[in-house]
Amino acid sequence: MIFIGVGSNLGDRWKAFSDAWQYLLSVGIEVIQSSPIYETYPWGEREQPLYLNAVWQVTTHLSPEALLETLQAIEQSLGRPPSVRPRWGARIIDLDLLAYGAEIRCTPTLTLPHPWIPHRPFVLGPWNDLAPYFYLPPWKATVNELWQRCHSSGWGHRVPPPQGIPLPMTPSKPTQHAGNPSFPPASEPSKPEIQAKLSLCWKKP
Ligand code: A4P
Ligand code: MG
Repeated sequence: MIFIGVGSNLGDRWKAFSDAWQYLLSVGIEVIQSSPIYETYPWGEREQPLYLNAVWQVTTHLSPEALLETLQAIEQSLGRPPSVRPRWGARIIDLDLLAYGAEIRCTPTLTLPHPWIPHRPFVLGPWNDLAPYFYLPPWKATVNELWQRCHSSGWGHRVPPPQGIPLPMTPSKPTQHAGNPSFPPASEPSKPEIQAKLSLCWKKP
């Protein structure tokens, strides 16, 4: 199961979501389902407009690296400059690769699962609606467990999409057992060198 975090807080945020979805479709990446969409308070850099956030589950034959490149190409095509400053600042569209099945990466260009997941209610809240049982090896926890630990009141609220804007489907209930095929994990990284990598790449909750 592959999950993408979607965010927008500049310009027509709904249109940015819709355009990103159409773009994904046009390159053969199918959004199987979307979480409900939330309006959220800015995290990190506080002096910026409110965000729309959602998590999309997608299918693709692309590798994680090729998928990230595609996401970055979409960001640029929708008008986001390649390098946004300040860090965590406002953006037309942000497409983060949250998790790609049980794949683990720790390279200069790609960290998988995304390193900031445990700290971000705007990711965990929507993701918990979609796939609470999905397991994240670096933190030895499911999305739901991380969500319980990070939950802070007043981070955001659900917003209904305006009529006439095409967006991917939101299921009314989370998919039961929408976890990794190997949950509980059969292949937990155990070698010392992998454990050392884990502590370098991922932020502790
Ligand atoms: N990178 C490594 N791993 C990944 C991954 N799994 N997914 C590298 C995506 N990118 C990954 O990312 C910076 C670099 O991280 C890339 O070159 C990529 O190779 P970026 O998306 O190009 O830049 P960025 O989005 O500006 O990164 P930054 O500054 O870390 O921002 P974030 O982490 O994306 O957070 N508050 C709310 N409420 N809602 C939001 O959506 N978003 C942000 C931005 C801040 N505050 C927010 C929200
Ligand atoms: Mg990003």
